[in-house]
Amino acid sequence: MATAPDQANGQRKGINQDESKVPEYVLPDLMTSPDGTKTNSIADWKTSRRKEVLELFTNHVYGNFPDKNVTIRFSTDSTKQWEVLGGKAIRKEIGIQFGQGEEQVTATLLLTIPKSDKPVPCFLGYNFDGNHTTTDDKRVSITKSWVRNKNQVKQNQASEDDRGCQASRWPCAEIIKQGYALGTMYYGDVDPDYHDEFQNGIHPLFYAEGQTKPTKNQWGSIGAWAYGLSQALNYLETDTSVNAKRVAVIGHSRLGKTSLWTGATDQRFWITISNNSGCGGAALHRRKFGETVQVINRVFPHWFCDQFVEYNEKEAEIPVDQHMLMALIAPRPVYVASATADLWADPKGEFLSLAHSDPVYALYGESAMGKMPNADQAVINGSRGYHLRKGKHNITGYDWSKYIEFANQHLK
Ligand code: GTR
Repeated sequence: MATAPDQANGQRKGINQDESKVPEYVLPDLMTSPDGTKTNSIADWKTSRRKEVLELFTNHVYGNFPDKNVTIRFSTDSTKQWEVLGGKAIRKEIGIQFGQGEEQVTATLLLTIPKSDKPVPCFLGYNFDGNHTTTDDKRVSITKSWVRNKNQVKQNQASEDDRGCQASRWPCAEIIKQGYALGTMYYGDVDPDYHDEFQNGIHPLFYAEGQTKPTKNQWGSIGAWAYGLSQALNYLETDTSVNAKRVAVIGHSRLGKTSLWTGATDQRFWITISNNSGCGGAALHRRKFGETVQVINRVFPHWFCDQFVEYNEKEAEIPVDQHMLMALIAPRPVYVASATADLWADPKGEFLSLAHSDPVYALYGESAMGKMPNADQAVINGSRGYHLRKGKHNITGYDWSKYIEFANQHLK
């Protein structure tokens, strides 16, 4: 088993968490192309400016998805399907196989679906420690992929001992009761979360002849994880019990950065939810509040494309900022959530990204986000939602209750 440094936590001392020290900054203009062309209509946005913005994020932040086609197979085995929640729901495990033969990687999608006479909407998101940690259900299989050493995990191997340890983050019974399916996958099945020069996970499957690592503008781990979620959605399109046009992609923290990039790049996703995603997610880089580009690139050199390293301590030179990522999701719904004690993720910067996406949402007739709400008050403003939960960096029942409320409004 490969060993890896402890990259669970990037928090560092000497980082600005004082609002009065936020520098003056000018955000790149969402509505103006480099040649000065203005975006005045939905058509301008869709046919031209959106493409430019997407390309900038691709080339400078998250990296390109490789062109190479790799075989993807779904395996559904009837023995991996059983009833749960007193017969109210079906749970199943689906293997998503990337590549074939000796070179293949398999991720397991754990899907719990309320029994219903029509296809149901679904929340889909990665978990941090393995599917078996999201539930006490003994039938859920234990990942064989690399997992981070912590609590019960030794030698980077998951075991029975950590079953259910993350269950509070996955209120499955409540989600099912509200009529939604819940799909979750271990992100490390797709790409283990440590820097090994991209030798493990799905990256090598996509290398061109002779290539040994992604080029400067090709995907890092966030790109690979996003690709994995799109494959899970491809599976959901084949599953008649789920309404694949109503799949909300959700993620916490680094997986919130991932859900935003997924929602931006794959327009099939219905709703995009970012929970405490911070730097490289919902927070504006130019505020340099909490985690900065340099810190994130130093601690997690594998998350973004190599080009992004050029912007260490040069936030003003990034051709985009994260309000433009929110705009890429328009007009589809997007929800951002912060937590009061999660200053590392810059709650105000997370809200401001959403607010500065106003001009694109306005093209679609939506009103401005207005002022940041107080703690424990959610704003749902048409297609955009935000709340600032009291408490620490985490995803809780409170957060989920707001996501369900937001989804319910958009189901109507
Ligand atoms: C932190 C990292 C954050 C966030 C977080 C997490 O250490 O600095 O960007 O991603 O980890 O994913 O829990």
